[in-house]
Amino acid sequence: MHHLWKRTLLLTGATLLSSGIAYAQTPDLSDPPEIEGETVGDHGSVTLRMGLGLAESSPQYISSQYFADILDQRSEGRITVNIFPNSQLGDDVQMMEMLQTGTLDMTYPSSSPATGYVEELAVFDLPFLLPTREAAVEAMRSDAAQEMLDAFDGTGLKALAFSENGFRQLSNSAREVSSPEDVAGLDVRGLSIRTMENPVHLAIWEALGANPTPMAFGELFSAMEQGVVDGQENPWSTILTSNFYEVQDYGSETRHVYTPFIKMISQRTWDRLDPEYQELIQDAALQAADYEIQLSSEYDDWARDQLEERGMQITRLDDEQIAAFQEAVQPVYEEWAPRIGEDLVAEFQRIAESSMTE
Ligand code: KDG
Repeated sequence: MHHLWKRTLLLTGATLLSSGIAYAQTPDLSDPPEIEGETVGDHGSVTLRMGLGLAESSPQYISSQYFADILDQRSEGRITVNIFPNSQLGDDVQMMEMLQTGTLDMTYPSSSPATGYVEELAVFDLPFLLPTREAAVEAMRSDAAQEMLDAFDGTGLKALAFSENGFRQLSNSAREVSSPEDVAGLDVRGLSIRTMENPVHLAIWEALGANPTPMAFGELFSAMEQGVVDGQENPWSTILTSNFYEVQDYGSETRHVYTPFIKMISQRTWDRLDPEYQELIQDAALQAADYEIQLSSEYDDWARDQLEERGMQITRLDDEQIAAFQEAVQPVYEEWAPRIGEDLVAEFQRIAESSMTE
């Protein structure tokens, strides 16, 4: 039943071995939960094409295979999901546009580039707002977050579920970073940092004294390789599975933003599906999201340790050092909280605080 994702892990291992390096290949990943639930009736055969930005070894891909397995099993082979990873069909923005025109069925962007459709999603981009995974999950499962998913109505995109991309960390090829001054560079130039296509992220890196450049994820590796940018920020799992460590010597454990993913289907595709298939897809999206959050949490420290083993210098920051970053990005709140909505920001702050006192 779980043959698909197991095959991915084996392939990942084979790739590493063929490059002559024998690392522990995967963390002790949780198996996906048993597939439960009734099978659905016969409403014809459906093939869904799903485009992903990340690599085959990422939690994003592995949980997508679980999603495909659920649909396969509960439709008795009638619903097939074909997954295209590694930005091969386009970046987040392009793939969302493809969903709108109906040339692609499903994609799985970060919430950050989706703020072009639903502005309130930018609350997730505020720096250091959600300090723990517990707080992030509570925020993603809140009524306010459900309203954000519903607000895609009329855009041509049907948003099914929030899932986890994760806590973002800084990497770069120029120098060790443990303070905002290291980002800004006092007697040297500020780091040039690739950001997602999102104005709050630009504001964060401007406040820290960097030179931020928005860029599609698929172009990032070669931009770093060629020195077009010094660095980027993404969860450790992505820095590992997209091989960024090959062109980035330094990592800093900043955890400056928690980014969700949003599982989306083209409204055109959705409208053609039988309601029973729709219900199954909605259900499978939520189950795959829960599994991905689990996988992603297992990747966090494991991927960081793997990066260290592969020669990346990783700087862990203490509370005081993190506080210096928090202080430097305060102007981002002053500019963006009124635009996003003070009540929404306060609601997320309340969730964050309650997760700290539990
Ligand atoms: O499929 C998702 C990726 O394309 C992207 O969202 C990953 O966090 C990401 C980034 O930095 O672009």
